[in-house]
Amino acid sequence: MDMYSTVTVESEPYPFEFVPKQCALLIIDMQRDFLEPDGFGAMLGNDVTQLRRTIEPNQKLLKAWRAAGLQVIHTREGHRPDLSDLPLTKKVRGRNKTSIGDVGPMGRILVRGEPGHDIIPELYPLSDEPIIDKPGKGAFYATDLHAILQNRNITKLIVTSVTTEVCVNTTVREANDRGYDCLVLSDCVGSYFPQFQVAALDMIKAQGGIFGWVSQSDKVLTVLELCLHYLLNIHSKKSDYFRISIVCI
Ligand code: TIU
Repeated sequence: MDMYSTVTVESEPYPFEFVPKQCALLIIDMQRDFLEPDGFGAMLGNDVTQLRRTIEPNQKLLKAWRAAGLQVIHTREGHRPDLSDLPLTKKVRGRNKTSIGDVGPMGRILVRGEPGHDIIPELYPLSDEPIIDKPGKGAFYATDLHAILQNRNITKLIVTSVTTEVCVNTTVREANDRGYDCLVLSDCVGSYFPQFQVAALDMIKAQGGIFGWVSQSDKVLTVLELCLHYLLNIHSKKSDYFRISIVCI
C-alpha cells in the first residue's frame, strides 16, 4: 500500500476507493468573511461557530495530506473589483442594506484582494497550492479547475469546508457531471444551519451515492498513516540493505 495503490476509506453508502496520488483535497471557501466573528456572514446574523468547528479537523487533515505529498487545491468565492463578473441578481438578492461589493467589516464584501475575501490564517495555502477564484457557488463554473485537475491526472476529490449545502454541494454536483468521484467529510464541512448540514450530507449519499460518498476525517487519516508507515518501512528496509552492503564490501 503506497500513494500509487488503491486505498479504501470506510464511508457511506459504501467504501470509497482512491489512489492517493490521483486524488486532490479540495478546500472550499475557508474565507474570513464567512468564518470570522466580525465578517460578512456574522454581520448577516449567521452563527459562525457552526463553521468554525470545521477549522481544527481541516487543519489536521491538511497537515497529513501535505506530509504525504498529495495535491491540495483551495477556492475562494468573490468578484473582480469592478464587479463586472457579478450578476445583478446575486448583488440584489436578500435585499440587504449592505451587499457584495459594498464596504463591509473587512473591506469590500467578497471582492478579490480585500481582507475579508482571503482565506483564514489557520488554513492558509502554501505558495505551490493552486487557489481557484470563483465568481459562483460551484468551483467549476467560470474557472480553470477542470483543466488543472485533468493536467494533474486527478480523478477523485476529497471535498471539505463551507458551506455544506451551498458551495460544497454545488461543487460536488458540478464535479459529478464532469466525471469525478467525490468524498465529503462530515466533520470538515459546515453550515450556518444544523438542519441543512444533515440534509445536505444525506442528499449526497442517498440513492447509492447519487452525488458521492460521506465519511469523517479520522477515517482518511487512518488510511494516510497506513500508507506512510508502509513507505517508512520500505525506506528503512532499503537503508538496512545499504548498511549490509557496505559491511560486506
Ligand atoms: N461558500 C459558500 O457557501 N458561499 C455562501 O454564500 N454560503 C452561504 O451559506 N451563504
